Amino acid sequence: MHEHVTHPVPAEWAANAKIDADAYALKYRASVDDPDSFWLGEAQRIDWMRAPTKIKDTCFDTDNFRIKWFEDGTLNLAANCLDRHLATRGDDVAILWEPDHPDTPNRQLTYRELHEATCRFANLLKDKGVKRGDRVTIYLPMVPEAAVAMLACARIGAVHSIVFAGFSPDALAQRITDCESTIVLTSDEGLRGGKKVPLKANVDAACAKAKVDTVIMLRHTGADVPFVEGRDVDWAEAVAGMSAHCEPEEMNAEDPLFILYTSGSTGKPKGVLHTTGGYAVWASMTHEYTFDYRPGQIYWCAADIGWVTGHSYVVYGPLMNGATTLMFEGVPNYPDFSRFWQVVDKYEVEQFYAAPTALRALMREGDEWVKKTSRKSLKVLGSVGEPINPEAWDWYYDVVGDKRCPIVDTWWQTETGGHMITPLPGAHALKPGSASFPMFGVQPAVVDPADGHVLEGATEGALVILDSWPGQMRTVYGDHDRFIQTYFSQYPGKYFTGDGCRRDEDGYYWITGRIDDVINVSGHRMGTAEVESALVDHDAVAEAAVVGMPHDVKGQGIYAYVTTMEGVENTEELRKELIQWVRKEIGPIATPDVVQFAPGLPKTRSGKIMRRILRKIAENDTGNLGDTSTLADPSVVDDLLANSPHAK
Ligand code: 6R9
Repeated sequence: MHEHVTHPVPAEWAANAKIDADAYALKYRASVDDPDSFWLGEAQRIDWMRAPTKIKDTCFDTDNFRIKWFEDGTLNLAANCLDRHLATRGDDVAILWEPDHPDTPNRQLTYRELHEATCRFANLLKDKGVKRGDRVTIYLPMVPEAAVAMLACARIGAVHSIVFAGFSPDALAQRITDCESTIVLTSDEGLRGGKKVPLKANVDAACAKAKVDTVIMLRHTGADVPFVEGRDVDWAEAVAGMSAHCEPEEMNAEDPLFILYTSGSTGKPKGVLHTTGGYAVWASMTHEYTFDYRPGQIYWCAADIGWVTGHSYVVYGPLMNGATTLMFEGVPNYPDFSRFWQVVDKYEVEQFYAAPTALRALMREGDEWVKKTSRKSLKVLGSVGEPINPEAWDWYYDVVGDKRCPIVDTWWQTETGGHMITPLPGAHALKPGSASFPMFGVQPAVVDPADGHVLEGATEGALVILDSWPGQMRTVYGDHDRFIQTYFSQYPGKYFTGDGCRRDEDGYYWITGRIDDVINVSGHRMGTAEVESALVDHDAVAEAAVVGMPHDVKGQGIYAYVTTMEGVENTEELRKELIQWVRKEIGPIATPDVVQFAPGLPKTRSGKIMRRILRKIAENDTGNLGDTSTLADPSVVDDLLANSPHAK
């Protein structure tokens, strides 16, 4: 039903947008027909220290594999976010900071102030021995200093690795160790929805497991926290003694900019590595076109800097484009369900960008929370992180946007650096739930999941990308083979996204969700293998299998099947303990929604767990379990069915 609704481009959008339908068609053709000329043109948005003459040198074939963009160009990304704006908009606000509680004073930093803070902090990093190429772990809440820390790394050529400040000490230690970083930036505590998060204590616990020489700690809530002499540094005190002058390091376009860990279908999280030049062009270009961004507009991306969306669309994209970017410390439902829309009104936000899970949670609370605010400043609404269901899309469009604001449903990944498939507000008629059309330079294709042949026309299958784009990740940190293996071996010569997708008769793309063992909980990626490994770390657990289950608010929830050790009693108490255990091992976002005790898991005779069956039971779609005759012991399925929470 919903799929037949199409919202045409409003006339004033078509007339005034940076990119209208014709411009999109022309630019898209140019971007795939002659990428070198197209990207040479787009590269002009960057202040290069040495302009690139080699534009694109890429090949996805494994025997000749390479991804290089703008390879002889040099630049500094912090200078592109800061220095270049000083003459023209030094006194414009770069970062608007809205605290967790509306009564706490807010903050704002002009481009000049942000430049100064970045230079001072960059000098502090150097003073602590950080050099070009060194990895710096950032474990900070949503405060302006987080952006300062990122920019300071970029300024001196250090590689930042941000770890979401909701992750556990173990998860933090694992990421510190993997990228061999010896310095961690944190704060005493974080604050979200009135609740304190013990960040410094988590860092202290992580330091017991990882080799860390220096911890620079920002005093944020003012909590009394232990201070380790010789290792810990007080941020404000140390920075006060630093010079406000720091020359930006001249970086090659292909020098690393950051590492960001993300979950895959197997093993431990991967350190996705992005480089400087291509990422800069990609983040800047997509931010400008997708949001139809013009300097002077107040722009708000509600994502945390711990996710890639925070990297590209809270910090780098907007700052390169001279935007006023709003950074929000809090959550959508605190102090009440009006919070987002009150912040929109307070600052007259024009572009608002959030995840469907937040929208679904707010939608449940009724329209009054929205309607009592004005929201007349809004021009574009964005969605990111997971498929947006048509009900949530309609609510966003009708209630939040008062039917005035186009919705850009942006499909992309940590690996892609920025938007890959999205409608542009002045170019594309909108279909609720469809990510619509490819960004310039992006060549999506749908392949048959079984044999990898490219499917034409209206069809459904696995989503691949045929050629490189500038914002593409370059490697998995420390494991290039894993990079090739994960993304380029399934369908040789093509980048495999891990997502399923449908293309309709009008050429619109509809992302249907992950087709690998990754689940998407509230827009956060989680490898089922990670949750399983946390569970089997518990003494009582012999074996675990984790799958996604449909969840009204989170999109997907976590459903864990657990086989306990011989002699362990499967009590309600143990069930609760296991839930808390995973929460502690990985972090609150990994909290299982269901733990079902299972005396046995459905395995083939070769010992492979048949997840298809576990998924069906979790989805309560048990009428069609498929062929179970190949199972080593088909009777385990009866037990699983009888003891599923759906059966009760
Ligand atoms: C940016 C980000 C990537 C995975 C991706 C897909 C899902 C993201 C989506 C979407 C449907 C959208 N995803 N945006 N699915 N429509 N607009 O979220 O990166 O955390 O790496 O997650 O999220 O499944 O493969 P990341």
